[in-house]
Amino acid sequence: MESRPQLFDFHGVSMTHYVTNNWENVQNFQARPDDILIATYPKAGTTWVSYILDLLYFGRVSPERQTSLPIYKRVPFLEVAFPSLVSGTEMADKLPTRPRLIKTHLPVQFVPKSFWEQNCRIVYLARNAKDNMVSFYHFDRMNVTQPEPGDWSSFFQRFMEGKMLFGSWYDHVNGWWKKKQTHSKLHYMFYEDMIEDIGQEMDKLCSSLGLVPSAEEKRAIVVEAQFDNMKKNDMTNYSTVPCMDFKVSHFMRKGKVGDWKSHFTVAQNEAFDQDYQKKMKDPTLQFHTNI
Ligand code: PPS
Repeated sequence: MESRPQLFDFHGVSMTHYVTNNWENVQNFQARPDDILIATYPKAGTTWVSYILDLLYFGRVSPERQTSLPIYKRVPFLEVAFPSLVSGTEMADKLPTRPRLIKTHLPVQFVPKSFWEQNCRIVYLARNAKDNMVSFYHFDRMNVTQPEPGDWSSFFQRFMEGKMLFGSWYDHVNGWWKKKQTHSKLHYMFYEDMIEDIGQEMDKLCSSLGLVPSAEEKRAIVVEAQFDNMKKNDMTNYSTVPCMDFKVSHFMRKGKVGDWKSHFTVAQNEAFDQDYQKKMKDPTLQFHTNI
């Protein structure tokens, strides 16, 4: 069992050794032109979009994957390296699928250069800061490979200061948003849009990837990827991971927009909104905190 790591400054971004241990191999990772990189700030809905992509690409051709391989083995987490386990880069190197679906939480400036050189497709999923923060808090409470969360009010402060694993939410979503202007194969999605109209978001995703699933296939994927179904499914709910204590909180916890309202005090919400306005200056990047 791994133990709680400390955060430290790594080229200007807060990181833990579990994601910097294997840095050279991460930076030298050899992407292939048909790889698909799934990039997110932690807790933005990575598993949801990963599962949808896995079903779109492989749901029909290899249905046995669905019952035998947990999602974190189908979609390796590139930068992670726990001392006792196979590293993310090794898992990705060994993936037999075409395309390879690869997960990262890296801020855009840390993405291995081969993904840009190979002009890979990238799916970025962003989630509004308030719900993202709440989800992150509960994740840090239940996962011993994450830094100690502290109490809610100190976590809240740290989030605004960007002292979270993988750094500032504000920098992450903005950095990737800017990258969209120069990397045309970057599809930027929002968690809230998926909650509001999953069919429409899947259509946009498929059209950006050049996929043409049948209406029946799409309907089946929408059902399989519903929160309640993913929560029940041991291949998607992370129940097979020993570092997570489901007695503290579930990985598939609430799956909602607006849960922040049951965590933020009125004063916290005011302070957050003021600070948010100062940090989020780009009028083209807008999030919904209610739907
Ligand atoms: S991780 O650890 O960074 O990979 O976590 P990630 O998968 O990005 O985020 C987990 C949150 O996504 C929610 N989730 C979903 N919401 C709605 N529908 C579906 N199908 C779904 N699947 C995962 C999950 O519940 C976590 O959010 P919270 O708010 O904690 O419930």
